[in-house]
Amino acid sequence: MVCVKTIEITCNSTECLCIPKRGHGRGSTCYHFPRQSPRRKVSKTQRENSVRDDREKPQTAKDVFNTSSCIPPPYRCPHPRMQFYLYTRTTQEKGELLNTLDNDSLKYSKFNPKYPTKIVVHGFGGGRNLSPSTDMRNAYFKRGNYNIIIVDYGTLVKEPCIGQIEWAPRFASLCIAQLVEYVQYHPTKGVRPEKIHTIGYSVGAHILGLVANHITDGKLGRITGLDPTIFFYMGNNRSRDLDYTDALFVDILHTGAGILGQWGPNGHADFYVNGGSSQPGCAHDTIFQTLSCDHTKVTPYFIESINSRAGFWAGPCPSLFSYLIGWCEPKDTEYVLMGEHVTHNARGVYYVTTNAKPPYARGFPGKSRRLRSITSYS
Ligand SMILES: [Ca+2]
Repeated sequence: MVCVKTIEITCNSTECLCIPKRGHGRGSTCYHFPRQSPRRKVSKTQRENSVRDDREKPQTAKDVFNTSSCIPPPYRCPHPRMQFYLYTRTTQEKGELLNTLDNDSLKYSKFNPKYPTKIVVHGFGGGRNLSPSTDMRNAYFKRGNYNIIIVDYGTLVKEPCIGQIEWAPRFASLCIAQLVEYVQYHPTKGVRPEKIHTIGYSVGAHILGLVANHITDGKLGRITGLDPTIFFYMGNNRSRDLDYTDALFVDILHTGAGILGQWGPNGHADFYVNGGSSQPGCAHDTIFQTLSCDHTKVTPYFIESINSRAGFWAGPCPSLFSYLIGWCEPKDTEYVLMGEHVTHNARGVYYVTTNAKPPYARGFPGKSRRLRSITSYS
């Protein structure tokens, strides 16, 4: 059994995390994380309230700040509550837990380096046994053989923890980078990062953008960002956000852009579904439900794209305004498929219209696109 040591060092002013390099001889790469915000003085009443509300879902920003959802120490990878589960066609029902410190873990798993490898990172409140992780796996295994690794931090972070909102995704990205290197340098089942397709939903998309900062040898093959969340929008600072430099091909689907999702464009190809900010069938009683629906609708679209016969054909258009008033009439050859089967040559901004209910894909617009553009949602 070959083991890799992890070292944790606590400095005076910062938390340092050091991970030994693999495949580059000896040495470690260390990262610095600011300490958490200093503890505030808490009055007796606040303390009592805190105990009483401990198990309740935070209701205000102030409560979220004090949430128990924050990542607990030790701050080192692998973190005991950030787990990597491997699913293959023969282990669809029960994933295999991977231990990135033990090469035997991958060696004796069902992982097959000949099959495409997908790493899936969900958003806050997700988990390996919850939709969309389960639906996505079902769709892939209906299609063929894959190694699907679900990054499960569902027991770690239930909702955004404001105190660590900038720090926590960086920490998560470091552990995922360790997973990528574990697979990359595995002695018998190694797979290069260029061969790996990573898929991140909401904050998961943001986390995958940060993984790129830690990969020292090679580059991720593809990152698919499913409505990257707006909380981490870092403007022009590429190293702190998902952008087209983070993988050989970065495709991003936008469904709740401008509200819960980033507006973009950030990738090689950005797809704005039904205009990108509001989705048909998402009118709910409360504004939050509606916005949340727009944001989460992106995963059913992507999952359907895995096996869709009709396909989500998207056309290029220079602006949303032009798209909305029907001024964009791309040539047939300019259309590309959105989702799983997108061509890696796709570049720029694309728009696609869907149905309000499954099947969402409307197929190739072709010569009938004028007719389709005036047809109401079916
Ligand atoms: Ca980046």
